[in-house]
Amino acid sequence: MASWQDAYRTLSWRVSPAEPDAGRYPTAYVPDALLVPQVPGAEDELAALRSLAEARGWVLEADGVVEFTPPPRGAPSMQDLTRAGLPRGAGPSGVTRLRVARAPGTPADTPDAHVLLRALREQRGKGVVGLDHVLAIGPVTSTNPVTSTNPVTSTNPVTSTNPVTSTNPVTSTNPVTSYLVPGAGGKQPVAVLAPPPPRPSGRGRPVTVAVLDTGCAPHPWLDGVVTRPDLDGSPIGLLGGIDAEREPDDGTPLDGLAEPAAGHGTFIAGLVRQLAPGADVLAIRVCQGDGLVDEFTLVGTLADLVAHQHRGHPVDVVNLSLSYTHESDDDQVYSEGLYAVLQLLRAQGTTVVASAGNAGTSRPHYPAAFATRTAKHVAPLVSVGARNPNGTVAAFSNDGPWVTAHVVGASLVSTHPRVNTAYEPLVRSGGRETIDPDDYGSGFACWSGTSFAAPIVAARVAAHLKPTRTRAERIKGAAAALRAARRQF
Ligand SMILES: [Ca+2]
Ligand SMILES: [Ca+2]
Repeated sequence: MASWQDAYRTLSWRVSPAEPDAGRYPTAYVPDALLVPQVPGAEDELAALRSLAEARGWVLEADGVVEFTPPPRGAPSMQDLTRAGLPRGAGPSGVTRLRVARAPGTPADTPDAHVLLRALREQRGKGVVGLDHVLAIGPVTSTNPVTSTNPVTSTNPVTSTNPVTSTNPVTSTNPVTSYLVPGAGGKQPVAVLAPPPPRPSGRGRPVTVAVLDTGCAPHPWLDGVVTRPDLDGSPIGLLGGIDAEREPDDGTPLDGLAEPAAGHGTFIAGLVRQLAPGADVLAIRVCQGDGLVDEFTLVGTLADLVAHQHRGHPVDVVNLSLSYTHESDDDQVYSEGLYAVLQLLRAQGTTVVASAGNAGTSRPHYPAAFATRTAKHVAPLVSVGARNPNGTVAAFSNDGPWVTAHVVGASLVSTHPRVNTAYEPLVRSGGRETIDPDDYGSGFACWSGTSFAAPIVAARVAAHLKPTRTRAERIKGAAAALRAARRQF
C-alpha cells in the first residue's frame, strides 16, 4: 500500500481569491510555481519579477524547461502560429517553470505565486508570465478544485451518503450534482451484452487517437487496441505515482473507495473503441486518481507528443478531457505556452478535441476556449459540451460562444476497469444480494461528463479520417473529417 506521503507528493494546489471588481476570479494553481514562455522580452519581465520576489524575502529558482520542437517544414512559423495572443508578436520556443522559494535565512511569508504575479501585473500591465494552473479532468464528480470542497473529505464515506440512496434527482435542488446520482447519469456498473465492434483489417497505418488522461486498464475490448507511446525509450506522460486504472483506491486507501477519476481513461478509450473501431488509442497517463494535472506537466507531455510525431509516428487526434479557468479578464495571453504547443500539434496535422467542463458555467475553460481563436493552416481544435440522451443540452455542461460542438455526454455506457471497492450491496441473504454499487466486475459503467462528450467527437473525426502522409494532406483531411463528423452530432 502506498503511504499518504506518496499520494500527496503528487500535486498541491491553492485557489486564488475572487476579486471581480479588479477583474480577477478564482482559479486553482500550484502555490509556488510560475510559467514563463520563452519569448523575446521575457527577460525584462523576469528581472522585475525577481526584485518583487526579493522585496518579499523570496527567490526564484529555475525548476524545469520544456523545449518545443520547431514547426515542421512548410508550416507557418512559431510567430505566425501564435501571434494573435501574444503582446510582443513572437512565438515561444519553450516554457520555463520557476519555483518561488523563501530566501535562505530570511523571515518571510509562505511563497505564493499568485501574490507575486498580481504585483507584477500591477506594476507592468499585461505580460507573458503566468500561473501554473491546475487542470481537472471532468467526469461530473468533485475533482474540479475551483468548485469542489477539499478533496481530502470529498470521498469520505463517513460524510458522503450511499450512492444508491443519496439525493433524489426529482427533489434535489442542484441540477449539476443531480448527475452524480445513479439512475440520473451518475456512475454505476452496467452489463453490456453486445460484442466488441469488429476491428477492420485495413491496409496501411491505423488512425491514432491520443488520450491524455488517467491511463487505461487491461480490458477485453481494449487489449491490442490501446498502447502507450514512448519517446527515446521512455513512456510519454507520468511515470511515477499511482495508476488509478489499476489501483483505483490507492490515493485515499483507508476509505476503501475509488478515487474520483479512477476509470476515467478506460471509459474514454472504450468510447473511441465503440465509434472508431479501427483506430488505435494511445493512452498517455497525465494524472492520478485525483484527476488533477498542472499546466507545466501537460505542456511537457504535449511537447513530447509533438516530438514523437516529428520522429515519424503520426498522431491524428488528441483528446483532452480536462480544463482550467483563468484568474484574469486578460486571460488568453497568459497561456501562451499551452496554446503554442497545441498549435504545433495542429500544424503537424493533429486535430485537438477538448471538453468544455462540467461546472454549469459560461466562464471560459481552457484549453477548450482556444477554439475561438482564428488559426489558419492548421488542423481543427474543437471544444465540446454535453447533451442528454434525449438531445437537450445537459445541465452540468459549460456553455458559451467558446463551445463549438455539442454531443451526448450524459448517461453513456463504456468500458471500466474491472474493480470492486468498499461499498456493499444493501442486502445479502441466502446467496442472493442487491446490486453492489461499486463492483465493476462486468467491465462496463454508465457515467456522465463533458469528459465523455469530447472523445465522441474525437472518435467520430477519427472514423472519417483517411491516413495520409504529408502535412498539407493531413490538415485538409482533418477539416473534411470534422465536417463529415458534424453531420452526425
Ligand atoms: Ca480511496
Ligand atoms: Ca463493492
